[in-house]
Amino acid sequence: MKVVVAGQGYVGLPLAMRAVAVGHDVVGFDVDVSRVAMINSGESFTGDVTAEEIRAALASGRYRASTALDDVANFDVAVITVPTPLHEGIPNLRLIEESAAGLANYLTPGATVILESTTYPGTTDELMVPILENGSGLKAGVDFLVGYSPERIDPGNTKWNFISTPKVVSGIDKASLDAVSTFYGAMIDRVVPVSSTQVAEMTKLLENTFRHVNIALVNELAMFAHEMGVNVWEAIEAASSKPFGFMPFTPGPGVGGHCLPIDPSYLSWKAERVTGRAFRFVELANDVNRQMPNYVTTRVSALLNSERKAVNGSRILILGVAYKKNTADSRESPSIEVCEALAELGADVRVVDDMIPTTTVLPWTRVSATEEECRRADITVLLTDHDSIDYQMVAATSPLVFDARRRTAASDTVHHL
Ligand code: SAJ
Repeated sequence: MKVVVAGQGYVGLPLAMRAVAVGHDVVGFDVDVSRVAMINSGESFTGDVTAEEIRAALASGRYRASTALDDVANFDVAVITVPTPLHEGIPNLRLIEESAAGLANYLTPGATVILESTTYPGTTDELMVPILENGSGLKAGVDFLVGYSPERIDPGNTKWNFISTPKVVSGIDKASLDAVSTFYGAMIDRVVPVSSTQVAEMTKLLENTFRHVNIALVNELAMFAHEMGVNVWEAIEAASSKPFGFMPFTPGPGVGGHCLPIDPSYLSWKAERVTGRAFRFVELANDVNRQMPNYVTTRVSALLNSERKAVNGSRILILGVAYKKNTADSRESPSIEVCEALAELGADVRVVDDMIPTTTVLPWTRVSATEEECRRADITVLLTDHDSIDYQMVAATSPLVFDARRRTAASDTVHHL
């Protein structure tokens, strides 16, 4: 089959590669000219897809990335995997609308269109279907099929990948559900059919809101536990020994990435529009998680103060700029907020993150995690705990450490969030 994947990002590229691997002819459509050029040159921007995979797909003659909409013509299946950001706290579905409108011009009878982007319940049926019908003159469910299947790509996860992670699938009707199930069933170990696109849309938001709320819980607990003089990390570890009824989350400098800080607000926005009532868990979780970068900055300031040092003029070594460990993605990273706050206070901020491409411009001096850099820092601050760092060396050579991820052993000079 001819498959089009609209959006070749962290979600669309792995999907495109798998579709090629199972024998489809794939066009990876994206509006980002530089990203398309990078992919077609055989280079990868994400650790979840290797350059070798891209080169094999290109060499097969059954994959190319393209910015030319004409290249999507005659698709059998089109999957929309574009970002769904917030604009001033409001869901912004512009990219879904534009993708659907573009695909509608090339929609033919018997084709299937699937939305993967995370969005609020009702988007597929109430927003995307009318755009597809108006742009094609065809009737959904009669002339073409439509479904929703949320992405579950977890960047940096070496255990669960595109093939092994079960995939929730849905359709606007039985024929659509069957087509979507068959499409993913040929690529993924297990599909999980649900009765409607709204249920599938809600499932995704539940998954990410669950994480967001529970991360906020341990973040707030960490702040209280510090003042109570109780080791929250040890309590989380001990609670994890419970074989049922508990799932461990760890405190950190905040919640970054393009999903968790955003997706729950899609749910709360829709719930409030429908019911008129605030979705309090989401609002509270947003408040708690958003304050973590400031909390980290306050803790760092207090530690320097305990050494009779001001932030102003201190040399601060930051370990980890990416939004989470073992990823190269610095989008919405809380580490960036911490660096900005410390620099604002006059610190000499020096950052270590070998995962972030050197082409990514950061406003601070980029260095490596050497003994020299640790020794000369007034404080070393661990924000994103890439496995590539030698944390024993960091703890042994830094005069002072603030560790927001507990990768070092606590001591007189090493302090945990
Ligand atoms: N975090 C904590 N404590 C925790 C867990 C996470 O502080 O216990 C922080 C991380 O450091 C990070 C943020 O939360 O800053 C989010 O990390 P995450 O692993 O919870 O989730 P994401 O944002 O990486 O979610 C990814 C997303 N996929 C892509 O960006 C392509 C999302 O769309 C997926 O739904 C999600 O993985 C998934 O399904 O696991």
